[in-house]
Amino acid sequence: MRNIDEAVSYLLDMIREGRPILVISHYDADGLAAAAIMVKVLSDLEAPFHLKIWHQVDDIGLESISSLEGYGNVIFLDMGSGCKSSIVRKLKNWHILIVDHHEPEDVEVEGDVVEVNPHRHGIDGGIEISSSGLIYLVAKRLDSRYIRLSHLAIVGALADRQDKGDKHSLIGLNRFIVEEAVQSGIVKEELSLRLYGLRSKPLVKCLEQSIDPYLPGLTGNEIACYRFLKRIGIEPEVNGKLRMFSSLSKDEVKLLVTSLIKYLIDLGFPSKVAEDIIGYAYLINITSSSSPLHDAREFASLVNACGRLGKYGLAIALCLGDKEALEEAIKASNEYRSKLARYLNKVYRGDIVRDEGLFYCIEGDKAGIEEKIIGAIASIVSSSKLLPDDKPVVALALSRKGYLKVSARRGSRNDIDLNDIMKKAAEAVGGVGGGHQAAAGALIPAYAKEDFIKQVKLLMRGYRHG
Ligand SMILES: [Mn+2]
Repeated sequence: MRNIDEAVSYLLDMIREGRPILVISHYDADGLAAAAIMVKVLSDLEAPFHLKIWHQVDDIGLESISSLEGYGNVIFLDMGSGCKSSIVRKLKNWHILIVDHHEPEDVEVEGDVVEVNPHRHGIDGGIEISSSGLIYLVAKRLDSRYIRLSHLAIVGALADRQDKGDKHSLIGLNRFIVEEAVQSGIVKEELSLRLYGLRSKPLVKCLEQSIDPYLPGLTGNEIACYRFLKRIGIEPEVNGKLRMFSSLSKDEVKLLVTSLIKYLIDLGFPSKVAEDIIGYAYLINITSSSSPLHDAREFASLVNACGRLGKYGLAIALCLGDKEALEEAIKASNEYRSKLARYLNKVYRGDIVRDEGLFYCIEGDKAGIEEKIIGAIASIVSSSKLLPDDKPVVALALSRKGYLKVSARRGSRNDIDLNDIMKKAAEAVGGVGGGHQAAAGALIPAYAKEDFIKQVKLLMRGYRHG
């Protein structure tokens, strides 16, 4: 909290100083939700600002802003902690605020900089708090009325898959934010079926668009979903209109839940995985109960789709409640989800999967999977047990000409450090790599693909033998 107070007074100093503030945030949904909170606060305070959305902080970007005239205040959101020293070095004479939940650089940095980072206080930024959550705490400290933005903190946490508590609940500092939001009536926490769009779309569509959990044979196949409902004795439509989940009777809901669990168990999923279709939903009371923005996970998914498609302005507008943004965001999201479903079906059928013994290699490059989507594929494959056995997943995608993008997730193999493996394997073949222990990536020359896979295998073997 002292760290938050420090950020608040630093921010107020920036505003008082008068020069416009440059806000730089990450293009993923947490970064965009964080940016929306910041934009709201700065507009309310009538502080001049300019927002930029970046993929990463690098020297080229830093140089481009250091040469800007008239600026001198910068706020980094959802990035910056990992390269604080180069930020301070490149932006001499700037006032710098960093609000980030990624692993910070392990060095002491002197300069005109304030950093809010949970890792520096023994809080795990990976699962306990998002950047949206951090900037929300700053905003609320500034003015307690910003509790009305608490849903955006929850959207950011869910977007970053921080729902790692029992039955997909939020934990740590996120829990604290949820409890306050619930108390003030902004959010409701409810155990329910974890299907996408449960309250906003016809039931058939919810099954068809379910990506996490992945429902083999149903995901991405509308006709199969329709038949599934008929078969278990639930009428998918009435008077030519597809039914919503909310129209089901209590008995029908029970029937749907048990049938889905049985369906997954019959396909060979362990019962624990099958029961995973039940989990906590975070419902936002300030939106209508049939709006796609009512369920915070669906909200997060819409913001994510906008970000993946480069529609940053749309994402911010959506977060700030712009009605017109919603329709366009839904279109973007549908496009994104059907693409994901198509690729996941290829993985499930084994079309593009190579069992390398110690890990699965997903050859997305063979199916033309683009680099922007490969991280999501790797995450879903590893979290939804789409492949048998729980092995790390190393997924490949096409990148710019002559290069492959690699996205790796370790699943439940807690003993493996993927940051280390991706870094070493990529460097061995003339590429670059790194990230977190549990999730990392690389960029390698396409011709070195087989060599890279061999390097990863060697390095993983090292872990197996201690
Ligand atoms: Mn984040």
